[in-house]
Amino acid sequence: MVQLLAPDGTRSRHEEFDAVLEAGSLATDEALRGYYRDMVMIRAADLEATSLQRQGQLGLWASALGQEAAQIGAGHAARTQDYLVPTYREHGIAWARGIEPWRLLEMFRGISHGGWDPHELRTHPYMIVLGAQAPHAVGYGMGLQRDGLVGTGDAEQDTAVLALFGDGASSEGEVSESFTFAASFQAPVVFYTQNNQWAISVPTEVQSRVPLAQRSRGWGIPSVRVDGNDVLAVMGAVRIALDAARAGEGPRFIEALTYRMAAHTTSDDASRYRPGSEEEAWAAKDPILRLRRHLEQLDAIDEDYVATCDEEAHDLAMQLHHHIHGMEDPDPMVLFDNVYTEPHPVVEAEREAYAQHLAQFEDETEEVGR
Ligand SMILES: Cc1ncc(C[n+]2csc(CCOP(=O)(O)OP(=O)(O)O)c2C)c(N)n1
Ligand SMILES: [Mg+2]
Repeated sequence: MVQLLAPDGTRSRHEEFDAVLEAGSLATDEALRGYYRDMVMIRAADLEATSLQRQGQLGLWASALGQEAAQIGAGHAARTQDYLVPTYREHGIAWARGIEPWRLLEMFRGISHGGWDPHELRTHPYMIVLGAQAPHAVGYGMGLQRDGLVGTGDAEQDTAVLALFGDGASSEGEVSESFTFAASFQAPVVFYTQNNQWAISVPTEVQSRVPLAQRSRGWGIPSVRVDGNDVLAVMGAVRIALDAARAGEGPRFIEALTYRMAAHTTSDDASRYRPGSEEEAWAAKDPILRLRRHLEQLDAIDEDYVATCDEEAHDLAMQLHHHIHGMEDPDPMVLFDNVYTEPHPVVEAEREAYAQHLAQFEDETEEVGR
């Protein structure tokens, strides 16, 4: 397992990883402070989202607590033109791609189907179907090959795809099938698993007899396992793999070892199936604390910076709170918009049937049908 930052913040060197971090100015003091701020911001947004769910403002929330480095590192390692295909727990990826947190909350409130323009932000909508990210990513990657956007040597143009999925999802047939297609066609895809140790109540040991990273090797897909709570190891691995994919060298697989600090979702009680001692052991490996310790060792952070990040994070949480509490329910008929690019007879028939259904209640209270 590649690790550049130990839990106590101590930095070790790795020739290949350090070369790519230096080439991209990804590990300067300023960049590190930026990742620290990003992680503090998304943790605050995440905690606020959990509170909003408890207040009845969201239907559900899937927390990414503990996975901040695995997501901020991967999100910033991608280049602007790369296409990212996330799951439902990718709030740090969304942040790094410039997606405002309230857009995520809208989905978990059930009032938006997607929330952002995937083309503009080069990030696919969240997908809850486990493993579905992999075939979408490979198909997109094969399209890029056919559009002549891979291996041209033009750094501004060559494009790769980052497919994100969890340890549990890696057991889905779709992931194996995607490995086959990606390897056969040498598609420009990086498969990226955040092994957060759990698939709801099923531990990773049950998913695989070998480290997950080894699985792709039978397909001839090179792989690496990194410490997913180490933002620099994640960033180095993802940048190296995406560069190779973009250059036309085919797919790669990365396993980032991390931990889901919260329950699976707000509907889950993790104390039913995992011991508190495990949670404590992982708390000592916290990705944010680790980066802060490293910055302190570099003498690259002071109390003012930490306090400013905390204040900004608090402000973000308050903005989310007010935004969600003040949100109007949308017109129910928008459900039928944007299903297809062009009108579709089945959707139109359903739109009409639903309009008639709602019309039955028009004489009742104004609230009915909302
Ligand atoms: C195809 C499919 N089967 C089952 C589910 C129900 N489900 C949602 S999340 C989940 C566990 C996923 O675990 P993992 O892939 O490790 O991701 P994590 O939630 O830990 O981030 C399950 C079984 C689903 N969404 N899709
Ligand atoms: Mg998992």
